[in-house]
Amino acid sequence: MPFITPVFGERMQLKIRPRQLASVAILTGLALAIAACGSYGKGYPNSTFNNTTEFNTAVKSLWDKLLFWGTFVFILVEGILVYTIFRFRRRSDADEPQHVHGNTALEIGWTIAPAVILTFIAIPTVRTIFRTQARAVPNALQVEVVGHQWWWEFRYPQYTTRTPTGRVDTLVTANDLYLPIGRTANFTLRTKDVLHSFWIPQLGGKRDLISNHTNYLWFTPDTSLRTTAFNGSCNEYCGASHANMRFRTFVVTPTEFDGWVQHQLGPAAFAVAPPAPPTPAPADTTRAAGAPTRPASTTPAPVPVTPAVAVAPQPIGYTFPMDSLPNYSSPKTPTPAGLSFPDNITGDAQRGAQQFARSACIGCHTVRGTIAASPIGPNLTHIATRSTIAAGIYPNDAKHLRLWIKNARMMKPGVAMPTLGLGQRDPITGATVSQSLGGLSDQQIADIVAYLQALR
Ligand code: HEC
Ligand SMILES: [Cu+2]
Repeated sequence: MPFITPVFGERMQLKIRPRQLASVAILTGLALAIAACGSYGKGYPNSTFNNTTEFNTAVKSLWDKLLFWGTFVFILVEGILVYTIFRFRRRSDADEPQHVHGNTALEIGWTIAPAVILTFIAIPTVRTIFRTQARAVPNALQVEVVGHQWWWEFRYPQYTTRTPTGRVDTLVTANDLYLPIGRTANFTLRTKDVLHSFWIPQLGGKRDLISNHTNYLWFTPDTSLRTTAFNGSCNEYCGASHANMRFRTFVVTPTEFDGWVQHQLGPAAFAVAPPAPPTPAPADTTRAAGAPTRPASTTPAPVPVTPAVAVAPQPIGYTFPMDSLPNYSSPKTPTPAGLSFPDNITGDAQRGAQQFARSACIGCHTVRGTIAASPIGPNLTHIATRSTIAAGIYPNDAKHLRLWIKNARMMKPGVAMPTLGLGQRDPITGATVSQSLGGLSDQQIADIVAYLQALR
């Protein structure tokens, strides 16, 4: 006798035999059991279900509540459904169900029950949302997150330094976020252009970066954590390279963090000496009061030549050791086919510094203490201490830096940084880069890269 006989129209009959049903049930059970294997977090490098921060603990507890109530409702509803199917199945052709209309008690019941369950879900949800989007305790570490198409700027307003020219500069970095273990971090989320979304699954988020509006987010890397790296990414579609807008978060000990901060605040390893301050003319003590002053010299003072000077290389305060980068965090993006760089060229950092200072680079980048002081692109003051380039998609090494400067737009679709290699085709403008467009020869690129790699 068929177990279940759903009838589709007059002619089509689907018969499921008990044995078939049993095997489907066993397979489904097996699949569920396998899927449930593995503990929360461990082995799932982008899982949010762990207790690495109070944010994720709150989210996990919320998830557990939802899962509990969802399972409860599922079992109840399916139980009643299956019971009804069996208990009231049609036994013969003459078996007509009794028709009823309206049942006040039932209707009140099935309105109130879901309302009660929704309350159990809504109250903790709303509480968690309000708690995690508030500003953190006042003495928290302040981090300003600025989203750009398509990279992340991280500013630490509590840490500042005075540049050789007397300007106060904030510690600013790109795509590498350092957080001390055990200290609450308060994120101020803003965007320079379109909407982005900030998410470090292992630690917290996600929360949107909204134009003309500041969002907040806070969490504390748990003291049970050891120095390690976590992945972060943009989670709100923001254009051509949305998928290439990633970052690394390094949770480090407070001592390591302080070492990192001190180092990042230090001067760039290679600096173009600032123009010497004008020496005041010695006071003319012999001049009688009221005597006419000498006319100012009409020949302009010669513009001081500012050679690149190597500032004594500072010991690296602290940088996350790249050989400890977990596999899930090391960039694996392949370089574009058709873009290559001859490997028999050696760069010269000194020449590179000069070349950098007279190339388009300074129109978009900052190297503290040099004439490069533009906030459009990532700050390059300590670029050599960063783990990756181009928002986490390539390792920060000579090979990738050379290809990047040669043709950034081939390396990452849509970027603002122009294609700069002589003879290269700019995929956005379609133009071939010429000398007059500021094109750089392979030698010049290799020199600039040697300079960038010296910017520790
Ligand atoms: C029109 C502005 C512009 C110019 C000119 C420019 N860049 Fe960039 N650069 C950018 C932007 C924007 C990015 C970030 C791209 C991204 O990751 O999406 C960038 C990224 C970089 C990076 C990777 C930094 C990181 O942390 O990921 C390096 C290195 C770099 N530029 C070097 C140079 C050099 C050297 C020059 C000159 C030869 C130059 N740039 C010229 C805008 C510019
Ligand atoms: Cu984005």
